[in-house]
Amino acid sequence: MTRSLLITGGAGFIAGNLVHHWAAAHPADRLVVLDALTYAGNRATIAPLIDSGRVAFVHGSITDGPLVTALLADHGITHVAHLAAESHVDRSISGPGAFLDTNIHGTFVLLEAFRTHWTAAGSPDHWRFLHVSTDEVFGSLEPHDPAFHEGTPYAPRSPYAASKAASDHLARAWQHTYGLPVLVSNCSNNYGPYHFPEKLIPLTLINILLGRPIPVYGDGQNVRDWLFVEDHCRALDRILEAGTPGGTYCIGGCNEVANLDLVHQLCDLMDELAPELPVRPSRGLIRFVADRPGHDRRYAIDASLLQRELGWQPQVTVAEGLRRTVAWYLAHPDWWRPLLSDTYAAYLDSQYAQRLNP
Ligand code: NAD
Ligand code: TDX
Repeated sequence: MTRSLLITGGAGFIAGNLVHHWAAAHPADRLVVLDALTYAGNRATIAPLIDSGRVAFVHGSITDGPLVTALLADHGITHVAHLAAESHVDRSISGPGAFLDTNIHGTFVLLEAFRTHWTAAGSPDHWRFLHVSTDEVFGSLEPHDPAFHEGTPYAPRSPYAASKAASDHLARAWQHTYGLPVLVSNCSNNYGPYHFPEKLIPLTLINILLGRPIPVYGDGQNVRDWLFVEDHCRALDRILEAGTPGGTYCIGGCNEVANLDLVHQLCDLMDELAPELPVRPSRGLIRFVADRPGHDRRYAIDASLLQRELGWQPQVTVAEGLRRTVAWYLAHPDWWRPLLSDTYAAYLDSQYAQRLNP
């Protein structure tokens, strides 16, 4: 059956990769992207697909009820992959308002509009709404704690995590109360192409290319479970195709790495693969800076349910994924250079200055 899939936030990192994945994997499906093009949205990420007519692009906010309602009807949407969000933890600490607005209110607007649209169509069984969320809703793990799983109680600790937790609860409530065919996924840290250079991996790579300091928060021993973004996209595809409505799926890479080890790996890869660097060896750029307030110590995901029920497992090891990511940033300065505006440079400088002189 042909789907008409709306991907929210499709000019962002993960959803942009999902748009590319879906266009290649499901050529018969209609694809529509709704994106507000905030600082984190970049039309260039999916421009070839928009310009060729493969993707219909709507510029607007998920908080705009009339716009969302009209879009669902005009494009005959049957499936939604909801990824639009404010996504950066540091920004949620300095300015939480936008996180509550987009992540909580925006998700509510989208759920309500989709419910009305689905009801008007006679509540078809095969329609789906996939709400994409994060492992940060579960809080922080101690070194020997077992990994997060679908039954782990929620304990969000940053404004970002709290806003995502609230949106997860809304999504599940709309399924439970109205029978809307909603699925929720909670994923660990992603990395790969088209990642906005405020997040640790692309920030490190670009700072190395520019000869700028690499800020490592605290003691650098915080642990994240890294997943190559294409593996995440394959998981979202399986969940939309074969997941049980009302179900929750944890997605993770089984790749726990401490931040300092990760930065060392990135430095070494850049030393090996970049033809010219302002500072070599790159490890010389590492600076320990003040910690993130409330910094979660460790995340790890047990993705065995997804493996058992839907046959998904990650295909890309962290060694291979990091090498591919470094190669991608080296080959695509046309994508990341335009992002280094004065405003962005000022933001990075202020973050760095605050942390050096807290
Ligand atoms: P991102 O910041 O790279 O992209 C977010 C996109 O959403 C941007 O294109 C932005 O323009 C758009 N957007 C923001 N506010 C909007 C609004 N009001 N209306 C419409 N569009 C809006 O984010 P990302 O890192 O790709 O994350 C995507 C989703 O996946 C988020 O829901 C995030 O919580 C979740 N997630 C991310 C990770 C990760 O490691 N990055 C891990 C797990 C889950
Ligand atoms: O300059 C930095 N130095 C540093 O040490 C930055 C930006 C980060 N860090 C640390 C903080 C974290 O322990 O690196 C780790 C990764 O930081 P981020 O890239 O900001 O990611 P994180 O806070 O873990 O959140 C990410 O993964 C889960 C995404 O941004 C979220 O959207 C997702 O839900």
